Amino acid sequence: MSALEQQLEAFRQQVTSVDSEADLQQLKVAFLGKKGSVSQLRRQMGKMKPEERKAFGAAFNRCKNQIESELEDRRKHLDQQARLRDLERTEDLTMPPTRPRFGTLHPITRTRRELLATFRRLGFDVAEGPHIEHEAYNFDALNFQPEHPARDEQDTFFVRGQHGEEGSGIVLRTHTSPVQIRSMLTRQPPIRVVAPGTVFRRDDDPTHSPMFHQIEGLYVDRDVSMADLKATLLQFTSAFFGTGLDIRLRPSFFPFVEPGAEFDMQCPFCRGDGCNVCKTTGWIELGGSGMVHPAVFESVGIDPEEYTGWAFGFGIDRMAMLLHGIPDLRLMFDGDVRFLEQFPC
Ligand code: FA5
Repeated sequence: MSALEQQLEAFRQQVTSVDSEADLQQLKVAFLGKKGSVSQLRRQMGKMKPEERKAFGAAFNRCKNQIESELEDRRKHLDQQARLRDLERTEDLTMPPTRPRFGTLHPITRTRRELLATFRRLGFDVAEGPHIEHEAYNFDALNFQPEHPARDEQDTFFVRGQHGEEGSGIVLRTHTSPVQIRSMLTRQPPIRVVAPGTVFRRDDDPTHSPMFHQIEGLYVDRDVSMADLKATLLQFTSAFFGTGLDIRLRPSFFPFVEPGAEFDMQCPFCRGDGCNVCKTTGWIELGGSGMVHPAVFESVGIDPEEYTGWAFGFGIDRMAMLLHGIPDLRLMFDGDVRFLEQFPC
């Protein structure tokens, strides 16, 4: 009897530390299996007197039942622990999945990419220049006289110095035209490039921002004429806005071109009839253009007797405003998601 009690005690000591179904099964085999330590005790019954055997048999069955019942209790306990662990998981597997939020391209990025694709198809290379530029490239080489008002601190952000004070200063480029100079210094004619980029001026109102974007075009070769300029601009506006819209050149002054011209396009909204986008004029101003000034060619070492060229430059932001009917330029740079979400890719 005491042997049965010892076995029960030994079992109890072990069962509380079992923490898996497999270990529980092993423990059962160790005590109640054919060769288990409790089952072995049964053999003693053969040597017992009948009344002893009866009492031992009853004690044996109690011990076996007790072990089986405690094994079952432990199994239930392990099941419950596993369920509790599941409940502690933070994910709710019954919830529908949330859709990831995708960003979209900024309207200016999209417009710039579309402009570049159009000019690439017309045979132009893409050129780039730095935002922080030598005053020499931004103004001097482009034939701006030392006292030109654009050099004034009221129009230009100076990073270091100012012309006339400490020699040539460093500025935030005020237009993409210095890329004309960089391209002519590093390439040989024929040169056919467009240069998109960010530019900076001390401007701030609904149609002027202190940071905005321009795209420059430059073509230098023998016998390049104003007619080539007009034809290219017309090809560009037709490819970008669709055919049937006329363009016009109006005389204008930029120090680096001669003759210089503003170029306008028939309003794509009213097709020339007059509407509130074009302020009833039927025309939209796109930018400046003209034939490269001989003084500019001289500043980059290209012989103006041998080569001629044209250049143009216009605002990408204004183009995006036009394409999407955006009333205030500054909306583009506020980073307000409610505005940006309106331009899905
Ligand atoms: C120029 O910047 C000349 N570099 C363009 C040029 C290139 C002329 C090559 C001749 C040959 P302008 O200052 O007019 O020109 O600016 C060109 C365009 O930039 C304007 O038509 C306008 O669309 C845009 N722009 C000018 N200032 C701002 C501003 N503060 N905010 C947004 N767009 C502007």
